[in-house]
Amino acid sequence: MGRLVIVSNRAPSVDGTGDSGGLVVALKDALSQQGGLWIGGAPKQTETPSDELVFHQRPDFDIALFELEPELYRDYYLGYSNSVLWPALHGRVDLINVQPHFSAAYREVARRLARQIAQTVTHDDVIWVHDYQLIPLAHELRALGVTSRIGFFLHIPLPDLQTFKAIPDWQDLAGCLADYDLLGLQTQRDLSHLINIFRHTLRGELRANGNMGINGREVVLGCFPISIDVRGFRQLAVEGAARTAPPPLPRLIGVDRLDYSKGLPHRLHGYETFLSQAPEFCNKVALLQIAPPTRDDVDAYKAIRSELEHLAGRINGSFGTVEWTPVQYIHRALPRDDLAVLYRYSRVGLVTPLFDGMNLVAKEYVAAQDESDPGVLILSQFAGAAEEMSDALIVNPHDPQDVADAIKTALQMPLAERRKRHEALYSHLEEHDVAHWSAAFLKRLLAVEKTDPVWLERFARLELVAKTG
Ligand code: ADQ
Repeated sequence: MGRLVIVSNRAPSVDGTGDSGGLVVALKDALSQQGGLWIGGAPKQTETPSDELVFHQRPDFDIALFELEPELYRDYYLGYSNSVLWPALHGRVDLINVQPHFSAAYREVARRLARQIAQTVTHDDVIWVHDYQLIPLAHELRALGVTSRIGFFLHIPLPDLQTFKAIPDWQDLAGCLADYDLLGLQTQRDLSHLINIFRHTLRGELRANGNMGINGREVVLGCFPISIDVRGFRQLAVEGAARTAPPPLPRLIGVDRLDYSKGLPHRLHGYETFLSQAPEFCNKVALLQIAPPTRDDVDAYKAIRSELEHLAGRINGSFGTVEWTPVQYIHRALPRDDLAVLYRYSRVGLVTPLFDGMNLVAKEYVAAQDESDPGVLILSQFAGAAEEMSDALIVNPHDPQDVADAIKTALQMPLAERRKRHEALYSHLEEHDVAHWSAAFLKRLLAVEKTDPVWLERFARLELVAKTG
């Protein structure tokens, strides 16, 4: 067998620092066993980009970096990826910002990256592409005659057909998805949307094995809910708690990138409703919201920051006292071991996105709990994680009353019920950790038959017809 080649928008660091993030931990073993290569789709920006991948060797696997002009990177990443695809795939079609050069940049990046990847991969290599920034990559690789198996995993949600159609070139995008051998999604919800999109756009036919027949070939479809290094994260929390004192008041915690999909204002509305209806809890609990900045250059992200700051200020102004601050808001990232202890010492974990592929914070919160006295997870029905984590308190984040009721229920929940719910959540997670996720995806990808050269020829003809009209 050849190498495992991972392609994602960002590559891990060349020196191994910061490897603690989920994806690197998940794939490290598979990469080092098979002499792997991780290609970072768009990290370095320079006016004179190299037209070849720039290779670096690590003891565990190799890294290859791809370079782009700053302007092209901006239109591809902040533009098409995060001002068109991210809002559309999260159902926020009102936030889509369509500019003709965004789409051209997105396709150009995939074309260039494919050319550079084609120079290094062989027929026996297995290519695993990650996420919405790189959807057209298989299409471009096939056009160059690459016959390796190519799989794709979408980390974010896939919306229903009507919402998908808000993307101006949605048909092209659906066609690009169908060029993969294996398409992995987070949830059954997303999988059913994909099937419907393929049926409608490409006359795809669902087969008895759950895969789809499209243009005379079979595209393998699967649902692979991503997870975390459950035992490792639990260990971080246990060790951290041994050297840290618990907080003075029972705490509710929220940890999210400051993104409009995460439902932060809705969460604060729910908390405000709770405080106004349960004055007996004033002075007795506090909400810690950690929300580091992200994609600050996109306008929609500036708006969410000021909305959140306004709401936190309003709640503190209305309910706070000299001794008590109801909302503590931290606008920066924290080290993972600090985060693990903060989760462990929080009575309630608030995870209330409006739409989320999975949401790893929900899993981290559960993994970090003390099983003899665990906290309670409040989880949005719109987080992918809700499909697996039905022992959390499931809420509708759009309804502040529902969130307020869940906060009260969580704070008053007897120990026996907390333990029962936590045990069910933790034992599922322990079995379905991130190693399980990557192994399941790779097993399915390796079982796919390699691309048939006859099909590639047909693909080249279709391309020619499309180009010449
Ligand atoms: P994200 O949208 O980034 O990921 P999420 O799954 O919640 O969302 O992961 C966030 C990660 O960042 C967590 O590991 C969390 O601990 C960390 N993080 C958040 N705030 C932090 C802070 N202040 N300091 C330090 N770390 C912080 C996308 C999709 C998700 C999907 C993941 C993985 O949007 O739906 O679950 O990919 O597939």
